Amino acid sequence: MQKVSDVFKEKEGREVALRGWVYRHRTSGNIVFLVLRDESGVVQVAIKKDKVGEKAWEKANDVYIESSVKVKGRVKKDERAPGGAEIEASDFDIIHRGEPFPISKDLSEEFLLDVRHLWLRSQKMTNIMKARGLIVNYLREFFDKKGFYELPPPIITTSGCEGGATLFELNYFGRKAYLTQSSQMYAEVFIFALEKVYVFAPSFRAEKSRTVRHLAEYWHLEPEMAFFDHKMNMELQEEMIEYAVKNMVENHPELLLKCGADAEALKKVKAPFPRMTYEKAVEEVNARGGKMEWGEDFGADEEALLTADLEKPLFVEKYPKKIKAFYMEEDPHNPELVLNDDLLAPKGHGEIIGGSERIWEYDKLLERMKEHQLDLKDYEWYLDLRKYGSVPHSGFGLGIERFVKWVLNLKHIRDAIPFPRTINRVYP
Ligand code: NSS
Repeated sequence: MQKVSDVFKEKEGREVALRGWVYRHRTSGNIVFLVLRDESGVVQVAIKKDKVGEKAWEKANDVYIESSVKVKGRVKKDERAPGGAEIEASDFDIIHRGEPFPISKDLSEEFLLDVRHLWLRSQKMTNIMKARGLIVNYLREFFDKKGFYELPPPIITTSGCEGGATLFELNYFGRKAYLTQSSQMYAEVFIFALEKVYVFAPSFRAEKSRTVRHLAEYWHLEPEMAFFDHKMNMELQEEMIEYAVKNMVENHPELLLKCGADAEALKKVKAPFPRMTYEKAVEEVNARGGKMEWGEDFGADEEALLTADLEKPLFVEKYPKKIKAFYMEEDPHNPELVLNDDLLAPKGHGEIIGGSERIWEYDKLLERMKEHQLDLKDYEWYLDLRKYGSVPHSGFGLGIERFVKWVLNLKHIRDAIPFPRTINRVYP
């Protein structure tokens, strides 16, 4: 049994056997032209009555889009056929005819989301999912080469990490618990044994906003490193992004093209990335026609102003302490700032990474948690980490779907994940 992609490597006249799904279908006189799809691509099959016999021809005539079928035939070079070759069938059979497929041309985005479980068979979604898988593999490969260990975090937790507003609460045998917002605090646990670790798991955010870059459930890659400071943290981030993008551009140019990515632009994504302080970024936003004050966070419009004409992602660093999470280390040169960075993707794709140096001393962390009015009993275990052999450390979180959206140049983050969960969608 061959794959569709083998057809284009086969010599003229070779016999092949394929199985897959009907992608397109039309009859012209005594020939059925059927485009067959499998995991590896699509190929045209010509099924002639006098070649396959009456019975098989009837079957070929009688299929639906997405019926599953088996074909045997010879490879024929044909410049007019997509890919430069087609199959001249010698035998044809149906595996499962099924029912008429509900997806045809020109259907609304909402309908396609309702039948997401079927739409994932489309060439568009197939290509994106292949690319997503490859990107994740390259990210893992990067950390593997650097000597990181991957560890699984709990998904059900009792303490939030990024503020109460976006926590999903659940009833845990009569107790209040949450779906994890970030695995960072658990990643911090592991560094005291394994030093360089990463967690790759879903994070949940009860985001009330409907935007093209917010999901309620997204995949989060969260590395955490003992003895890394703010600067080393950012260097690791840019090296990681460069590694994944470079491997996609060099090893999968055709797939990138099919997904609609701008491979030429991606070739320029090389470390080091530009760095800008928060303060300077606020000035830039205002100079470019935006309007914001020191102490406000950047929204999509402000991020777009900052990155509209960039070729590489931009680090914005050292934000005001008062708008950032409780665990971030203070800037030694300015107690109003923290040693953090957000990495903004070019052309308005927005923030793909949030990272920081962590407060590693007990007293400082306790004080900051009190300032944030956190319920300390939920965080005792986290404070414990600062009681026994604490060390300076840093880490960051990359939102996989945000990264995929940028690399593949997708319009909406929902296409970067098979089953998007958003404010108004939790089915299928
Ligand atoms: O809230 S973050 O900015 N930071 C954290 O959660 C840290 N605890 C990570 C860490 O240091 N280990 O989120 C990190 C990234 C952010 O830059 C986005 O790329 C992504 O997570 N993110 C999201 N992606 C999709 N949808 C939503 N709602 C979302 N929120 C964050």
